[in-house]
Amino acid sequence: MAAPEPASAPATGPATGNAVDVDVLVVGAGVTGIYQVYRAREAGFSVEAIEAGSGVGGTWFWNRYPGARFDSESYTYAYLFSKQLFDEWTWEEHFAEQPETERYLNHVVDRFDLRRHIRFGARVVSATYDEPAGSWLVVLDDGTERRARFLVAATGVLSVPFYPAVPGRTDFQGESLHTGQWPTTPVDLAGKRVAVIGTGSSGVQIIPVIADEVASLTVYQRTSNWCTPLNNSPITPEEQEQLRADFETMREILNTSVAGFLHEPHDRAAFDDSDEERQAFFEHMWRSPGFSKLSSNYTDLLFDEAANAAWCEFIADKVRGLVHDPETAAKLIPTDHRFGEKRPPFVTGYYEAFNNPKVSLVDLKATPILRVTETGIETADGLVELDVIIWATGFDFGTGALNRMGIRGRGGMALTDHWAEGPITFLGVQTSGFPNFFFPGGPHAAAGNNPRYNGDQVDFVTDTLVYVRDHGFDTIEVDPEAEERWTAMVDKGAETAPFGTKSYFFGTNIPGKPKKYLLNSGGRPKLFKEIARVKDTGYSAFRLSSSSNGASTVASAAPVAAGGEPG
Ligand code: N01
Repeated sequence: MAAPEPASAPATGPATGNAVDVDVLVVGAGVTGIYQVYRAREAGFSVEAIEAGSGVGGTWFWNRYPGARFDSESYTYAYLFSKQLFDEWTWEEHFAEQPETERYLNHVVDRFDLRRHIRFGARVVSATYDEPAGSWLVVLDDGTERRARFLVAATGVLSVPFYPAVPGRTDFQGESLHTGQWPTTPVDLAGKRVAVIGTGSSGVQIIPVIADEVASLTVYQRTSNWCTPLNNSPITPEEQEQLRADFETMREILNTSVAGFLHEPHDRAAFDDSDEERQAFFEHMWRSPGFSKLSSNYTDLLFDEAANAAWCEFIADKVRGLVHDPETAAKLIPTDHRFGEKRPPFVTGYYEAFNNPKVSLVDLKATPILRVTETGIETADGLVELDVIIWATGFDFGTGALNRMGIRGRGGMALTDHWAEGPITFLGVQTSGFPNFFFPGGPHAAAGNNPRYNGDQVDFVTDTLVYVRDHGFDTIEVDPEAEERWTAMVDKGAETAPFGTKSYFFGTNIPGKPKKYLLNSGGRPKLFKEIARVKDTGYSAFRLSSSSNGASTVASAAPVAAGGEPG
């Protein structure tokens, strides 16, 4: 592998005597991919990223629909590897809107001279492990090939938009848009008859933002969600100064806390408080920013039915107060799941939007969509004529992109076959039979503030590549036993995970998808513990080998660790 190179060295090139174009090929230039390119290059590898979009950002490139914004605090979502970067960038709002995030990611890429490592507008159509060569042969959609020692898929968990199989969907002659694949060219919704299908985090963000400009907005809701206010605000100069002054402390908290947020956990259970105190605390929660409603709420909120029901009743009361029409309000209050069973959306003006006479709500449980026609959407109540249909119908979460990349490992094994019953991984970064292949930020990454967890994994992948190189190996593959134990830990923890099996975290939204937990139910503490164990035991959970002299030498094939079960 290449000796460490200065940051200004050429972007790519033969890495060793072995014929590879690049040491590390990263797929995706989103938040995770950008960081992986940075870390791999700083560690002295030649690196190239392949990005399907025409710009950087991944999720934050494709989800450019009106109203798309963070619901993690901007400065906690941002990169933390450089204090200079943090000092230079001034976030405008506590929860930045998509254009600001896209500008930030472009700034990072240019600030660290990463753009020359990224090839835009290219999609991976296949990636095959070449066993004799010990490298990956990657084919792009323009027919070109790249050969890499290591393949790192930073393809994200929310990158394959899902369109439900509604009859006639493609017959519609107006404009069809998906929130997760929003055009880069301007979309003019002014004066148009618009439908939004889906009321997850994306739907509830776009609805209030476009309600005023359209001629009519018909919202098709199958399941209502427990939405609470985002409570966004501009960052004042004083706050900005304080954030910079507190950077090191903040970085320490974000790099170590369970959920990767700054929100302080509460120290009381719901019924430790009197009814009056509880109402006052819920009011305080309602006015608190973003995810604090989960991470700073009563300690038993997600585990005690009565505590959860009390919070839900509080929200339901708020909805009844905010929405003028009682029938519409009733439809907007969930009856089939508790708070936190699905990933809760955070909103600005969502409930109030239904007081706008131009906005109407269709309850799809009462009147399902029969078909999409050339001119609109037909339910049992008749046809609504439309100019634009916005599909806010979600994503093939976790495995969607990886299963579409034509990945083949040892013996030509397809990843889709290896994962036919759902993903099996070690640490959510590797799977057996696919040497030198990593997928930080993919399935079995933990839940919380995404860049923090994905960053943990990128750091581990980079440390691993350095270990392999510095110990004279060129191939690394997780031991199947380690992978089995990790996956068993994930599946067992999923039985008591706050997220219910109806949530897309189990793949339930995709017809035919195996119902398997797609996050790391052990969370960050398990990940940290197991990474430490891997390092302490000289990577005993992996098989390391060297093929540089033609012969492959297995250096380590020990089971996961002396300590037994991961975590
Ligand atoms: O997708 P979703 P999303 N007919 O899967 C409905 C992140 N995110 O894009 O609940 C009618 O949550 C479906 O209905 P139901 C965040 O992690 C973050 O909104 O299945 N409706 C649901 O209402 C989030 O969790 C931000 O009954 C159909 C909706 O489509 C994730 O992305 C902003 C249907 C899909 O909701 C995904 O959110 C936005 C059908 N056949 C997104 N099929 C931030 O704020 C599906 N639906 C950072």
